[in-house]
Amino acid sequence: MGYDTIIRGGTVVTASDTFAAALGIKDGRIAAIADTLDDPDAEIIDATGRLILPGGIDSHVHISQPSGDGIVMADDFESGTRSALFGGNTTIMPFCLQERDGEMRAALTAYHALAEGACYTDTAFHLIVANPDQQTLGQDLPALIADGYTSVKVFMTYDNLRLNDAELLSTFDVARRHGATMMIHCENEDAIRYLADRAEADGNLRPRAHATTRPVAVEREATHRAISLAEVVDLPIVIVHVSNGAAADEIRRARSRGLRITAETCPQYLMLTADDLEGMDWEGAKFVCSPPPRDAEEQRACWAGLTDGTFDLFSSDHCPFRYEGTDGKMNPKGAKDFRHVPNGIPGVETRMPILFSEGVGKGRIDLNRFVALTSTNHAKQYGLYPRKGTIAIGSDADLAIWDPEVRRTIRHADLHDGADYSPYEGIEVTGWPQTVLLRGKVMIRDGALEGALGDGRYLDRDARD
Ligand code: DUC
Ligand code: ZN
Ligand code: ZN
Repeated sequence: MGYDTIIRGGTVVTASDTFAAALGIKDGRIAAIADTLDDPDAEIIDATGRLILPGGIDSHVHISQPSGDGIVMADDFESGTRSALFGGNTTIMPFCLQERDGEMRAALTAYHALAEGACYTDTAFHLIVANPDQQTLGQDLPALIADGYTSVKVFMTYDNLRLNDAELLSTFDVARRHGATMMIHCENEDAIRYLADRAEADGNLRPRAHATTRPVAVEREATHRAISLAEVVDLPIVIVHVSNGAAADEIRRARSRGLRITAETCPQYLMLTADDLEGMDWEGAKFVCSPPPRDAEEQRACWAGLTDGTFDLFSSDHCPFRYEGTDGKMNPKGAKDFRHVPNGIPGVETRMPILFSEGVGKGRIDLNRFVALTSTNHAKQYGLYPRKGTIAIGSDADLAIWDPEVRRTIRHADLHDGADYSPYEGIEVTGWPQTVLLRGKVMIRDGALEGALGDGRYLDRDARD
C-alpha cells in the first residue's frame, strides 16, 4: 500500500496503551500501525525520542462570543485555533451563544459565518441556551440536535444567561427526549448577588471580591441542585469547570447512586488560587474567571478528582480578554469594580503542557490517563469517537508529536492567542508538542506553523444513542 506519510521511531500513546510503532497515513487517516513501515514515495517523519499522541481535543473554549456592551473577546477563530494548534490540539469545541432575547438559529448562522475558512483546527460547536422559549425548546433545539448539535450548555448564574429551575427542567426535558448532552455551569446567582451587594456596601470592589462573592458554597449548592434536577428528568449531564472538593463530593455521591454524571476540571483550579486576584493595582483582574480559583487545599482536591476518576474531562475553559485597553478586563466603563470585569482567562495553548508537566511529569497521572483526559474522553463524550481522540486504523490522522524532555518557561510572548497576557506566566514546564498533524497534514513542524488558515473543518456529529 502507498502511504502519504510515515511516522517512525516514536512511542505511540493512546488512552489504553503505550507502544513503539510506525504509523502509516493515507488520505488523512491512519492506515497502518506496524513494527516497521517503508514506502519510497511517502514523506518520512522521524519521531525518535518522541511521544506520538492523539491530537488534543479541548471541548470547552470560548471564541468570538458576545460578551456584553463594548467588551470584545480577545480571540476570533483564527487566533484561537492557531493558539490551540500550538498547544497540541487538533479539535476545539467553542460555544455558540444564544442571547437572552435572541434566536438560536440566527446565532448559529452568524457563528458559522465567523468560523468559515478561518480555522487552523477542526471545530464542532456546543449551543448555549439562554432563551428557553417555545420557539427554542419546541422547534429550534430539537431540529438542531437532529442536525448534530448534540451538546447544550446552560447557566445557573449571570443575570442575562441564567435559567431558573423551571427553565432548567424544561430544557433538560428536551435534551432527554432528543438525545443531547447537557453541560451545566453550576453557581447560585441569588447567593452571588447577595454577597456582591454586601461587598459593595462595604466598599469592597477590588478583583479579589470576585472570588469572595463566589465561595465554594454557591458552587456546591448549584452542583447539588443541577444533579437533583437531572435526576428528576432522568438525564445524564456534564458538570463543567468544577473548582473544588465539595462539588466533586456531590458528583461522587450522585454517581454512587447510579446517576450518569460526567465532570470536568480545568488548569486554573490546579495552578491558580484566589490570592492571584489580589494583584498589584488592577492586575488581579487577569485572574477573574468563574468559578474562581480557590486555595491550595482545593487544588489538591482537584488533583484527587483527576486521579481517582471523578473528573473525566480536562478542558481549558479558554475565555480570553485583553488586560490593556477598554474592551476587556479594564471594561469600557473604566470602572474599578469587580462586577464589571469580564469573566474568563486564556489557556487553550497551555492546557496540555501544564497537565503533562504537573501531572505526568510529577507522577500524579500516567500517560494513558493524560491522553484520556485531554483527548479521548472528549471525543467519546461529544460524539466524535473514534474518528477523533485515538490512534487506530481508520481514525483521522490527528497527531501531536511531543518532546517529553523539552523545558519551557511559559511566556505570553511565545504564545499565539489574541490576549495580551497569560495567567500562567513564568511557570516552568517540561514537555511540549513539537509537530502537529491535522488529518495527515503537517500543521506545525518542529515548532513552526506550516498549515494554512482554512485547513480546519467543521465536524458534523451524530445524535447520542
Ligand atoms: N463560564 C465559562 O464556562 N467560561 C467563562 C466564564 C463562565 O462563566
Ligand atoms: Zn461556565
Ligand atoms: Zn467556559
